[in-house]
Amino acid sequence: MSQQLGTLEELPQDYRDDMAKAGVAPLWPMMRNVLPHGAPRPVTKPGYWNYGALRPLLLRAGELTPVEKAERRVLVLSDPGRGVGAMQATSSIYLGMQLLLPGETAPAHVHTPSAVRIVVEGTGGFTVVDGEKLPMTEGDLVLTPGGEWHDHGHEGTEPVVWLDALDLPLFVYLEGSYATEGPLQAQRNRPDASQVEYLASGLAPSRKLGAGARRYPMMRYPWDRTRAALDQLARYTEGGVAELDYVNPETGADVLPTMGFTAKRLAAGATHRPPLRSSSAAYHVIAGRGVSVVNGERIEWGPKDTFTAPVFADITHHAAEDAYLIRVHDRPLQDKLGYYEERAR
Ligand code: 1HN
Repeated sequence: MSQQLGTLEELPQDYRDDMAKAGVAPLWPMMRNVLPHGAPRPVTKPGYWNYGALRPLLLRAGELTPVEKAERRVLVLSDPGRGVGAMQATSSIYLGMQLLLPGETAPAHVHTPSAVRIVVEGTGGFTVVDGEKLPMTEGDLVLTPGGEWHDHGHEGTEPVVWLDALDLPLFVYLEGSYATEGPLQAQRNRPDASQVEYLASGLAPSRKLGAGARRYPMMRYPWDRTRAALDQLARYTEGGVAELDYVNPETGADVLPTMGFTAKRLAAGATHRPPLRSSSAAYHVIAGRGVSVVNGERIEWGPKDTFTAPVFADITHHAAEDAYLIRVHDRPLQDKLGYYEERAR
């Protein structure tokens, strides 16, 4: 066992006053706060957001606040461990539900954090990233990497809602978060790369010698293909759990520098106990119902709901129906920092 460390109270008041005056503080009373033994002590608590409860609030925002007054009309999903108003859902992941009404435009900007959209409802919405028009249909995963211009539009007749996931908390922590505004982008007159260059997994466009691929070659992952891939994988996978990583089709690497995404299928009746992971996670339910127990908290989820798990969470998923979830995690960042870890249970 380690030694009990000294406390602030044990030190004479005059010494404490002199330290404060000199702008210093003793490390040892604070040591275990910043360096706990054995595993981190997360501030983040498991969160759960029922879409049925969020939807009317979001539509009300549509009546109360025109998009011109909002830039992005979003309700932020705040980590219960940090309280309402917290601009993060886990240590590194920001989540928000965004509403765009028919005919509206969310202006073009570019910023340092990266974003991903998971489309929750509605048709006719689109995002333009670097001149490429990305249609948004339910379940699609659409990338807006840091440093890429993006704006949103809506050609349909019903409200469009999507879940934004950003690595914003990191950029805020680094004091590196900022945006630049610009005019709406001209759109290239062709379908997005998922429909043109990367129609089939395992095939990529041939290029002249020396002509490299774009850093983000494919920015839309259509849900119908993802679902078909999961269904086929599930047919040949035991235990009722199939999971696919979203990858860069040129390199096989994570799609963004800090955030990773998986699509997960749980067959009706299946129970899944993933290892304890050093990454935090957010789960968005595309279809199906089930229950997840996260650090002892029971979360009953259904279509379009969202829930979160802190780092090293003890998680058990159980599907009541065939269920499809998208998991957002921060393993790519932790890999780069050299400390991503999984612990068997
Ligand atoms: C942002 O740029 C979007 O482009 C959504 O739709 C949410 C939250 C914080 C900072 C930038 C968007 C955002 C955001």
